[in-house]
Amino acid sequence: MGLFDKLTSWLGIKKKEVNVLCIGLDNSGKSTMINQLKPSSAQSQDIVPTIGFSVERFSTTSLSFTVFDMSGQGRYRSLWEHYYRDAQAIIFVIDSADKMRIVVAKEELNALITHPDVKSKRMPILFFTNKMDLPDSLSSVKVSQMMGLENIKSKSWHICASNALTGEGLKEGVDWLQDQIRSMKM
Ligand SMILES: Nc1nc2c(ncn2[C@@H]2O[C@H](COP(=O)(O)OP(=O)(O)OP(=O)(O)O)[C@@H](O)[C@H]2O)c(=O)[nH]1
Ligand SMILES: [Mg+2]
Repeated sequence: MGLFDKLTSWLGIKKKEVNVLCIGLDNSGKSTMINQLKPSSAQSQDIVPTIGFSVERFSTTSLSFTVFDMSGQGRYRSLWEHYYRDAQAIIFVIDSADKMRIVVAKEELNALITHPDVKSKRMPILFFTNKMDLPDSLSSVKVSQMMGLENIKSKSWHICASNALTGEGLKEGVDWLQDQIRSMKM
């Protein structure tokens, strides 16, 4: 527990609870990333492909996150939309070395932002271009262009390059998400 966490717990200040939906194609690194965000005592050693979804928790200085870590496999993607209504934010993970499937990730993103439960709702979207350590990975600028992110006018969004194995890039993204959520009335 950090000093701030200790202080808030001594003072009995409860952190704001938020629900976040973590989506993206299978093998993009969602579960590895969420595992990395958890306190080291709660981390698993072995990450296996997610079946359906799993519910995970981690906290930052002022927020307590409940993350729905969805499976990205084709047969489970139809589950995502059932969680849009209760989510206050989205984490969308892209494998920046999987060039062939960026077009598939783009289709899934379009389905997300045009969905009736998402379209008119204030819902920040944090994109991670993950696996930045792989030599043939694309830069986040290139991924952003290929995904057409500049066309997203209805949502605030942010993109960060990450390495979920080491945790590099995760703090920048989560700090942005925390600022967005703190500015929302909930
Ligand atoms: N090199 C590298 N490998 C990564 C990184 N992040 C995840 N991986 C690996 O990618 C594979 C898939 O990771 P998962 O976290 O299971 O991916 P997922 O998005 O949760 O996949 P589903 O649950 O099937 O949707 C694993 O072998 C991870 O070790 C990264 O940043 N760099
Ligand atoms: Mg997973």
